[in-house]
This record gives sequence, structure tokens and C-alpha cells, in this order.
Amino acid sequence: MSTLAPGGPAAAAIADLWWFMLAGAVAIFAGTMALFLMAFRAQARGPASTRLWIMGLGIAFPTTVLVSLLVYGLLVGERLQASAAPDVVEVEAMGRQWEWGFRQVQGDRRGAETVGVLHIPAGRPVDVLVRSEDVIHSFWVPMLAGKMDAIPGKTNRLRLLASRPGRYAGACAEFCGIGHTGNRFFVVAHDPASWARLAQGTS
Ligand SMILES: [Cu+2]
Repeated sequence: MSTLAPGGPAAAAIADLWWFMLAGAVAIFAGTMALFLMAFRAQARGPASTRLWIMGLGIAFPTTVLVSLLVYGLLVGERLQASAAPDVVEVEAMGRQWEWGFRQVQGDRRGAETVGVLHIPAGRPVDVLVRSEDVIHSFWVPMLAGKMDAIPGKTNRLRLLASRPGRYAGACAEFCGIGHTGNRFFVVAHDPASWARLAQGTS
């Protein structure tokens, strides 16, 4: 359940953003502490330079930091969008109090529901059609992608990709009632052979 141990490109982009923001925060914190310590020694000197303190550190510095964070964040968000891909697999995730039900989607057809376990192929883009039967939930598999709200009456699309076969823990990330903490599930990413067997079995 760690966003810093990404299992695919979407989660890796989010982890990179996290490290970028941490590095920025550490640099600014260090700068602030340095100024704080300098304040004890600065009294002896003359009046401070308006150009440096107001224009430089007051306006130019925060503008540069915030604009670069905004641009980087927007680029990451754009990359996480579900863009058209030839081999994309669609699954449906239905949130309810208090479990998740998953089905394979083929056009208008839906496969049998698996409760608490979402089967996907590894190495292929998967679009999760996130829905809800009752209240607002949030579909979250930290090692594979960001969060996506499950809103009654709406279908939200979340693109994820597991680079390697394996088992990835997921949880509901929006308080949805007394059973919220137990509203967990697993994503099982299959290698091609195992995925083919599974697809045969369910069709
Ligand atoms: Cu919940």
C-alpha cells in the first residue's frame, strides 16, 4: 500500500511528483531556517535592500516555485489521462457498502462479478470504469495509480497499468460509513498465459 513503491508507469509518475515536491519543500525549509539564523546576526547592518527582499524573495521566488509546481503537476495529470490505446482492457469496479465488485467489460457485455478481487493482465493498459451503488467511495490502488471517486449515477474512468504480474493491495479512500476501514480489495495482475486461461474460463 505504498505510493513510493510504484508497480507501473502511472504510479511512478505520481511517485516522481511526490519526490519533486519533497525536494522543493526541503530546499525552501532549509532556506527559511538559514534566514531565521541570519536574523540574529543582521541587526548590526544597515537597512535591508527592498530589491532583494520584496522583489526577489517576496515576489520572484514564490512565483517561480509555484509556477514550476503547477506546470509539473499539470503535465503529470495530463500523462495520467486515459488516452486511446489499441490493446486497452476495460473492467468495471462497483463500490458499495462495504465491498467492491469487479466485472470484465466487453462492449455491452459484463462478465461474472468477483468480489474483493480485480483480475487484470500485466503489461497492458487497463481502464477501470469506477461506479457506485449507494454512496461516494474512492477506488485506490496506491502501487498502480491515483485515486478515483465512485459517484452514484456516474461512471469515472481510471487508467492503470501493472508492469509486472503480482498482487496489489487496494482500499476505499473516501469515508463511506461504518464499514469504510474494512472496504479493501486486491488487484491480481496476470502474465499473458494466465490471463488467457482466465479469459477462457469466464467467457
Ligand atoms: Cu470508503
